[in-house]
Amino acid sequence: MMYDLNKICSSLVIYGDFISAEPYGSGHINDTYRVTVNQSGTVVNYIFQRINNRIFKDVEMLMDNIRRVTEHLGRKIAGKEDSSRMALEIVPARNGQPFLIDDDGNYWRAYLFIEKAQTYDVIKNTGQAYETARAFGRFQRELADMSGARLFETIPDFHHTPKRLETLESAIKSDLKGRVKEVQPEIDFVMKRKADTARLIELNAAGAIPERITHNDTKLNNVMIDDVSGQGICVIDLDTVMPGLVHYDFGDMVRTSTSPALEDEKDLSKVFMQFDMFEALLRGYLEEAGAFLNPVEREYLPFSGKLITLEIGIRFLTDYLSGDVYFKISRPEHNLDRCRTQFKLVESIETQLDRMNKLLDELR
Ligand code: ADP
Ligand code: GN1
Ligand code: MG
Repeated sequence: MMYDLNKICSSLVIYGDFISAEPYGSGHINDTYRVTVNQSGTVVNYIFQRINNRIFKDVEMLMDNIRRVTEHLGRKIAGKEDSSRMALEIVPARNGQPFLIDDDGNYWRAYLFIEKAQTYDVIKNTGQAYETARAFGRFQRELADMSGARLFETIPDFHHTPKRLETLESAIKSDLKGRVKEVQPEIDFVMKRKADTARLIELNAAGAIPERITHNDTKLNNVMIDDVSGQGICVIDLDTVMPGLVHYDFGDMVRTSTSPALEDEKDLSKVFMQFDMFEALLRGYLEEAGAFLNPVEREYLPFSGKLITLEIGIRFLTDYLSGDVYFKISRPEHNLDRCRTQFKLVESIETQLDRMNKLLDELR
């Protein structure tokens, strides 16, 4: 083990004896561990995370966001049955802080471990899509009345698609790794769709769609699905909860919960949008969030699936051209494979967009 998790454990408000720790989950940014502790004879698990402070420049402000968000959600569910499995709960350090810095300057946080629930990297059935959308829709609704200052932007312009495109254009110009020659079809794919990238940003600037508190990373594997009920019980991975447009959340659900293939699938024939999954997402999301959306926000939900999938594809391509400095990779062309699945999915969404919009009209 690279880190002394036993020592970190003893600096947190965790009672009992450290037993073991193992790497956990499949996130691309932080390092996650499941840590097991013996508490007076009962084995108890925790989640420990080393926060990527190369990407998140101000961990103190990030953790202040998460503390505010989890406390707000916690107040809403206080007293309900199973409330400690319905919102993340930070385990503080013994000095009272919601995180700690180890001797090597690594930032750590811990959460109660949500037992008897799983995350999924690939959608299994429409029930999961419906439950995922309900969980993220409810999350937005519950945060709508959070008081206090505007949440800190943990990564500025995180979903500013035109700026993501500009970053790709500079990566193409620099061509640091000499990879541009391999990816001309992918570059052409993006450039053909340049006009789409500014649409939501422009609608927001024009006052047609409002800023709200959004999650901004609504991957399927950022919601815990209960083993018994199949319900989406808890939204996790709160690093990017900050001001945003509802489309960032709905779009990323379409990106991650409609295709039957993994994000890094090499066989592109397996990557496409399953309409029934989209339908389940839309129904679930509208059930929880429909009441607060304005008509323009609602109208752009189907389009957001295409835009956010294109945007994340642009980010994977940029990282490939820049030498894989952002997303964790486990093979040389990993980011390029990920980019290709995104673009294949964009094409599939494009061919179904009319039908998606029609469904939205029918649900009125
Ligand atoms: P990343 O930012 O790297 O994606 P996440 O916060 O999403 O990290 O955590 C990675 C994985 O760890 C999740 O997909 C989930 O399976 C698991 N996980 C995270 N938090 C908890 C928790 N509180 N209880 C149980 N499992 C968790
Ligand atoms: C990253 O941390 P994780 O794996 O949930 C990324 C998201 C991307 C996603 C692509 C902070 O999410 O924006 O959409 O990978 N998170 C950050 O799978 O950049
Ligand atoms: Mg995650």
